[in-house]
Amino acid sequence: MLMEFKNEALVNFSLPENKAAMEQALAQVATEKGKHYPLVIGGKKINTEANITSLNPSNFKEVIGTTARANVELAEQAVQNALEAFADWQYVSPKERARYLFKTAAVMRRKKFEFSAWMVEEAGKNWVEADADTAEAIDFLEYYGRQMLKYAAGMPVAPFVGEENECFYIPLGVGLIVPPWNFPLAILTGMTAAAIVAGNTVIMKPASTTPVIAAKLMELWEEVSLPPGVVNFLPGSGSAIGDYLVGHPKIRFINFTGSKEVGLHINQLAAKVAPGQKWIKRVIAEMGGKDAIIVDSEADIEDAANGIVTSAFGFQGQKCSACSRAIVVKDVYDELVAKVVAKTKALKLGPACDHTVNLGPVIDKNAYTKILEYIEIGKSEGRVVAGGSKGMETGYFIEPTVIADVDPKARIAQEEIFGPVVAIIKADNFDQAIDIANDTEYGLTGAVYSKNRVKLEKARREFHVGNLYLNRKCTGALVGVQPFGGFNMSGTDSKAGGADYLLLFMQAKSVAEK
Ligand code: TAP
Repeated sequence: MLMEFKNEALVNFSLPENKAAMEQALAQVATEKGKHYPLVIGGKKINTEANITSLNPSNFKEVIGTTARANVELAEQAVQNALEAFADWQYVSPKERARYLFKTAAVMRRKKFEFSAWMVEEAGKNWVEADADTAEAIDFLEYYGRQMLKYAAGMPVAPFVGEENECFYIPLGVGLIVPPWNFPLAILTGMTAAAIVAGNTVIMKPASTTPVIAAKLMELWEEVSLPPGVVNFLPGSGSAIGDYLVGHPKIRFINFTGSKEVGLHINQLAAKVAPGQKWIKRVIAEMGGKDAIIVDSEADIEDAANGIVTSAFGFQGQKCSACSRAIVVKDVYDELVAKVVAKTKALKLGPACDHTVNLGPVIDKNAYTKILEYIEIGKSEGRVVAGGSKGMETGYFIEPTVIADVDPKARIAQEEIFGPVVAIIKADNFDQAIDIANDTEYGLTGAVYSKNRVKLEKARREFHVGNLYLNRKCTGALVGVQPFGGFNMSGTDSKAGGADYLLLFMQAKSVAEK
């Protein structure tokens, strides 16, 4: 019998021993900075002439590490190696495959502080956010391992008289894993683990801004002796090798998480059938959001203000689930705005390695420029009541920014900014607030603060998002408890961390014997 799944506990950094462990991990990581990581194809390490350089966003100078950079020829080599590995891996028992995930989780748990320290340095996550990322990666490994054991038993079917009937799950083939940079460990680990435990082999193409953390995950797959070619590590720019791999006739599925624009591009390209291709490619695409928190006239305003600030500014607002619109019923509007402003102004901005900071830097120069442009647009679309400019110029720092009196149709209320900016919108009543919340092309997360049961029920029915939070902040998803995925242009609603996620990487074969 399977033991119950338990989520990884988060580290309490107020305990001196944990603080010391994290500082030690940061010191350890400092000794490894600047190291080079090769491609890994079919178990072989390959260096290239061109490299990817990863810089620390807290000071934009320090080199975190470099990785080799794949081109189309190496991408082809990776596909061939993944195909070869699939010939055996598909027949490795699900129990054995799950065991690799459990082993990986155990080693990651042992090196937990180290993984978090890499994220502090490479992604600019503060300690708490980095720890949550590592914990989620461990959860994914253990949860998908356990789920696979359940599926391995087959699907119960009522037998037809005089026949034996079975339905069982088999893998798809070779897949491409394309993650974003913002959960560089958790999302990449989860997307890869689900695919391989289901019996597929993959090409893991990391985001070009966080390739070192991905290289650390690759080292872990090697450390647990995952057979060569099951995971092939292929850093390279999405535009240079992405289209080639997505369009490749031997690629059976693409597991993508990232922006709406790239997600749509991949969906369109994958729909074309290349010469020699024998299947319709399966695309799993989780994309952006424009998430709203609704504050009703009957809400606990203190609670709602805390929820908005935590959700909008956690990891500098660089989460698909971050609150980027607060829609507030007019009766409580002024009170709510005042509280959000006071709490925002109390936040501390600084280098991510400093454990006292709430907000670190944004990821890179492109993000920095784009977010500051949106703040400028916001100045003409509303009233800046907190923040509104860049922070210290020693890194990519931007002040947490609150813009009030924003029209629901304004650009900053419709477009994903992916930075520390929240637009506050006034609604006449709760019904109108729901209409405004639903009126974007996205549908990822949403939250409602209200003590009125009838309004909460209306939100359950009519607030059209993949993940709805009632009287709690709209961010985060607990593996095994809150399956995560969006509606509309937020994605294909894959519900990562949910009971059905593994089915996306398998096909069901029904057998009847008389
Ligand atoms: P993107 O710019 O879309 O990049 C995502 C990945 O796609 C990267 O690995 C990128 O590689 C790759 N890519 C780019 N062009 C490609 C192509 N033509 N073919 C194949 N791959 C290609 O997103 P991002 O900036 O990393 O992440 C932020 C976005 O992700 C936000 O919109 C956020 O909302 C979304 N997100 C969504 C979720 C969920 S669960 N819905 C979770 C996290 C993040 P390069 O880095 O080499 O360009």
